Amino acid sequence: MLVILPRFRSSWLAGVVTLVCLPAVSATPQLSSLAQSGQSAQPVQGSDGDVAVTNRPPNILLIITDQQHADMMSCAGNMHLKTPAMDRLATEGIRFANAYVTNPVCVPSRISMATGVMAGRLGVLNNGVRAHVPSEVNQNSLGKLIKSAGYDTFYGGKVHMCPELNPLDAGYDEYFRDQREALPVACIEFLSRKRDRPFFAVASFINPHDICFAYSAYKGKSPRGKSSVEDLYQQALNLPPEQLPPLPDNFRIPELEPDAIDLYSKATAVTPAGTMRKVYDERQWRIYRWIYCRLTERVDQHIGQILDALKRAGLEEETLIVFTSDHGDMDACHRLASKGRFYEQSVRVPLLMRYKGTIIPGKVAEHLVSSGLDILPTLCSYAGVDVPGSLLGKSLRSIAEGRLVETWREYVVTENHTGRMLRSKQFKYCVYRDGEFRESLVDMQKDPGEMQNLVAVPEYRNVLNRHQRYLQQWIALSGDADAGLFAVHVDSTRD
Ligand SMILES: [Ca+2]
Repeated sequence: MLVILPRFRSSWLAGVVTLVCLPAVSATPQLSSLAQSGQSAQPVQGSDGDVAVTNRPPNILLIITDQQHADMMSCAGNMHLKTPAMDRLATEGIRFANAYVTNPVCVPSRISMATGVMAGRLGVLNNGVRAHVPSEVNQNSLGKLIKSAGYDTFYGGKVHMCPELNPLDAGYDEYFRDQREALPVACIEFLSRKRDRPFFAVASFINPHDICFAYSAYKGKSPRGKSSVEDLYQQALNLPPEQLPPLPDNFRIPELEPDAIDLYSKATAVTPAGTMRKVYDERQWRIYRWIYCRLTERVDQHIGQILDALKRAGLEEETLIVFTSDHGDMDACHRLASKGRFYEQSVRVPLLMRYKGTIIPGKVAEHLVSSGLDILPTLCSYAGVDVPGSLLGKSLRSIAEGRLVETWREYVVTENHTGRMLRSKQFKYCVYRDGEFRESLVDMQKDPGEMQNLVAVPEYRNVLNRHQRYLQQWIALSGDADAGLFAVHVDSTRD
């Protein structure tokens, strides 16, 4: 009996050259231990015609949408849209309900997902800034790490990071540019190929990002190539009110909202959130929400095409799928549109994982997750490749596979050029660089809509102090010297 011994936390290519002759009775315990470890045990034909076993890691399919907040899925309880493909992943896999981006705009969020590093430490706290990517980060980017484990690699769709992380320079064998209708076709063609090694495919869709052009449609200025949003806007104008989503429960602007929310709203932006706050009436906000739902349904259809093809190809059982988005959209909450805020709709994203037979189906995990920090170590764990010890992220694999996780992090941090957000299990604390009123503290269990700022409530003084102290810890841990310049002094005499 020819058995190829499993070598966990090493590359699959290294593992397959370790050939040992064992008695036939050894095959069963090998298979059993492989199954328990979560590795994909697959019989292969040995050179002597006998059956051998490898611990070939799973194929990995990473699907990313753009500007989709965590509640924009029917499986998350949203009654105003239908997302059967995303729901399918949630039913057949795990949904992380508290996944936060490292920064609620494209470039830094995507750089984090591609490197496992807070993009601010690479000099990127906003779009439009060039990253300084040191070689140790560049050499350990997601594509290069997975490639080093012996995978065939493909990147399709939106990139929007920095030149060093352009797919063909970042470990991907192939790069397909279209980020809309043609992307599922290219992705399906890649994953359906006959191959003798696992694949890693990234399908990075632009939508529902086109919601950014809803204001242009409202103003009668349809940007070229974005006519679908204009069409949706015209459809919505003709709908009876009962067919539009209602206003969100947290439509109102909080009384004690920090100054920075309006301070950083540019009137010249494609989505001028500050202007929309003033000029949009309730019907316009409901139309905005309706268009956002339809754009999300469109990208769900594209994802469904890929999932169907994976099933047709017989690859469902041996493919890990991770689905997320780069940030959310305010979706009319607090009379806001677009992203870049520390409100939930901007920072909390979908995060689904499916690996049939290994990941627990139908589970919802409440653990605090950082999509930008945690996805890279998670995928590397499945690929069997080590990650740099300096990374702050954690693999989600143990949680996804239902193993006992005794300790988890106490908080996650989201950053941008305006300030920092620190989310603990119960509270969210934000501090901003500018403005007279710079802080907020919200009890996320009692007030999930973030309507009441508790920062000045005496009963919460110790809670506030604890979160200010968490942020000081984070500044030291992550080397976030920038936040050290505006983070609030901690009262060391308090709890
Ligand atoms: Ca984006």
